[in-house]
Amino acid sequence: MFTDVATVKLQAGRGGDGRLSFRSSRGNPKGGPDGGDGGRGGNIIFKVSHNTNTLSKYRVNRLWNAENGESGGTNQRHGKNGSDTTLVVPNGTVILEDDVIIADLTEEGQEVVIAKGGSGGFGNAHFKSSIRQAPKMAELGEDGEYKVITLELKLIADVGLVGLPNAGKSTLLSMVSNAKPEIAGYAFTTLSPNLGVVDIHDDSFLIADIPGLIEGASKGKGLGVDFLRHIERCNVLLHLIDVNSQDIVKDYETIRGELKSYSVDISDRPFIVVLTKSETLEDAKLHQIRETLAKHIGVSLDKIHTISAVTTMGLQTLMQDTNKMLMSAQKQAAKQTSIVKDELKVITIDDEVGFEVEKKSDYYQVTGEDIERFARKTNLDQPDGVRRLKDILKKKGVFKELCAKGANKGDKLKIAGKDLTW
Ligand SMILES: Nc1nc2c(ncn2[C@@H]2O[C@H](COP(=O)(O)OP(=O)(O)OP(=O)(O)O)[C@@H](O)[C@H]2O)c(=O)[nH]1
Ligand SMILES: [Mg+2]
Repeated sequence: MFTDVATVKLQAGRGGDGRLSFRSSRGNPKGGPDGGDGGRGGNIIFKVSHNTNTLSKYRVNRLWNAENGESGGTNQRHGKNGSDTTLVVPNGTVILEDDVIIADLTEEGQEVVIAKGGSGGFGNAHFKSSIRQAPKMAELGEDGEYKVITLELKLIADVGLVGLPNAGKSTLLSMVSNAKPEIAGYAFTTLSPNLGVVDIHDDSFLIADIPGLIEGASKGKGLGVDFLRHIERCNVLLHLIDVNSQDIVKDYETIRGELKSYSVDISDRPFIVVLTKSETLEDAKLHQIRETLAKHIGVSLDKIHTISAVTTMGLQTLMQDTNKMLMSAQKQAAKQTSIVKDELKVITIDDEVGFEVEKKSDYYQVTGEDIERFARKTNLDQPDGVRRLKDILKKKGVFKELCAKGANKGDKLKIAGKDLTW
């Protein structure tokens, strides 16, 4: 089964704890602090590789971890960093968190860190200073990021084939490319997208064949909407219509309507209308159909292609015209991206991190990214650690704010789930 959406949980590695230890040697049983820092927790990285073309393994395995960092050692030995976990995905994978796109992977080899490993805690050797010769505290490692993300695969093909079921899309793909899709004389033969490479002169392009669309496809009818996302990124569309259809104009409008109603309007893409199975009709009848359709669309007759997979008539001309249209569409797209890039402004976010104090029933809740981070790293069993945390709270102005909120020394505080007495 072809999978194009998967939701997974990521748990990056926890940072290793810093070590609390003092050097002891025969001559000097009470040496200085020598506890090393903890290692960083492993990151979870996503990487594009052409060796994979589905997201199926992320359906089966929904939880991915990275290794924890090791604790610091004596003799100032740094704990080993946790190794990163690299998850391979196909080109065209979009990563979303809470319905917001956080990464859009479109290049072979591209890598992004999605869940960051926690940093390691400092060992007590780190806290030695002229006034503090024997710090009896070491930091705890930080938790790695935990994320629930959705992966969505949008194939990146240059050209997309659209049409009603049975129009001859897979047959065309099999005739002009290296792909070997399933073909049959009934609707919905194709259940998942097929990709094929078309070689033309010194050029080549990628063509995607998707399951047939029906009226309401953009609203999820038939196999519809799941597959429309695959053609969202095509620069050119080939719209195939069976010449034996009872109502060619209606067939044409049905598909155009679905392309328009899809969440991203894909009806503005350059497209070529292609009448298929042309050998099944007499020339006069074929000519009449082409004329009707050209008039309806408002294009000249030569813009309506006719092909036959049986006699191969029209296939080469169609591929040549597709390639031409593709080249000019790509030039246009390149122009647009450079305009967008020029317009982009660099926004820098002021990194001053605030905090908040809130009175609860019998304690005061202190929140704030920076402060919570320090609290998480503090081992409350170590009096020196608690002292340091209090120093930080004082410096940041938390105590002042506590006074303003009516708190007194000795009152209970809660920071990042940890209990502390002021
Ligand atoms: N006579 C004739 N039959 C054709 C031609 N092209 C395709 N067919 C037949 O039309 C039927 C449908 O072809 P497919 O290529 O499977 O159609 P499709 O558009 O991919 O269909 P779905 O995957 O169901 O959307 C098959 O029986 C093909 O053999 C052609 O040029 N001439
Ligand atoms: Mg098909």
